[in-house]
Amino acid sequence: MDHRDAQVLRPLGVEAWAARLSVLAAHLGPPPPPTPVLPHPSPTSAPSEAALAAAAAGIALHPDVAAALRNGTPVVALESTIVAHGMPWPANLETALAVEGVVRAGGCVPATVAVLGGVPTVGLTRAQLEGIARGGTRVKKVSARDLGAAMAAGLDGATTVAATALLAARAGVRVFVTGGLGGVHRGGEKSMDVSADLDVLARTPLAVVCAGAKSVLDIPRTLEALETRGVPVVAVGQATVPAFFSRCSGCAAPARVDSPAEAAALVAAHLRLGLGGGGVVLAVPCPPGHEAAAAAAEAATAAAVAAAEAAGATGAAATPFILAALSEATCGQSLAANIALIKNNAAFGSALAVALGKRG
Ligand code: PSU
Ligand code: MN
Repeated sequence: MDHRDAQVLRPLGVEAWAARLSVLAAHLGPPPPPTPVLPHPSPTSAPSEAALAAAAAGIALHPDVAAALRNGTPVVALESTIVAHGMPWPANLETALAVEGVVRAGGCVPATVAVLGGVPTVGLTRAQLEGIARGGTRVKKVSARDLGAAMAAGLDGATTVAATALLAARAGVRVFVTGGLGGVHRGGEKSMDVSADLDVLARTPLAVVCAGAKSVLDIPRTLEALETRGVPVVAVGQATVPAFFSRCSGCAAPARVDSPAEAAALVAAHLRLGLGGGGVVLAVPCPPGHEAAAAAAEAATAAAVAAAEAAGATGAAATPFILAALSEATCGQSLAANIALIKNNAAFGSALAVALGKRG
């Protein structure tokens, strides 16, 4: 929240510092007891219905996010696992701030989601975001199953796509931007390592804008699992599903849109039906200049997956291990591609949120 930091910190005062200290304290010693942080009441008007529902669920909203939800300004949610576990310091903070900047430039309010001192928080201050980025892998990776435990223990947590989607939807946010979706891991047919991202999207009404499932996954099986769960995967501007670092997975996309307005029409129709309450995946291909050469990327990915197995990095540890190994093997090229694609996704996601807002 760069240029508006002064504005953001002034009304927060004590709470902002308390949140900052709680991040530090969690890294230095036993976690503090959970402190309920309710949305900051607006001096001018009553909180929106969404803000009341979020407060009832124990979710804190950044004042800018609460105001946007009240005024109908589009809000775009962002995840924090990619910040703490998906990228190294300081590229993680720089990228997170840049992505928030892209969302603002697109006419929306960014809402990065995390758990802070046990409080699920939608919209972070600059200081809170920096706390998560500096904490890195010391900040617990929090997926859907971990939310209650992190709240009860008063922990700081970096939310995955699954946990972010749940909290964002609870707060009334309809668009969420990330880099890559979790999915069926390679060998998942035996290990049953299937990201909770898929099941959560099947029951959470929002649009997730990403560059497809991570290429480190088993993409055909991930697409099958999404189909089973009734989650549409919509390719943006092409007929095939993109595969994170590469623009084409070789798998045909079940649906295609060519503009944010078309995407908004599809998302609005899907959400309006409300059948089972599920979400939509919008898959935007990586910008052309940043695409990894397919063969080289595949060789590096296979090696990174094998290294994770050899190191015993399974379960929640698998994804961060593989991404770090891949970045090392490609001399940082995969990291550069990751940064480029998430900014690109943020631009599309903001245009989608604006178009959805116009439809009401
Ligand atoms: N893609 C990235 N970096 C990441 C992730 C995805 O480029 O850090 C994270 C997302 O938060 C995603 C999570 O939700 O990995 C999936 O982890 P798992 O397979 O343990 O559910
Ligand atoms: Mn997993």
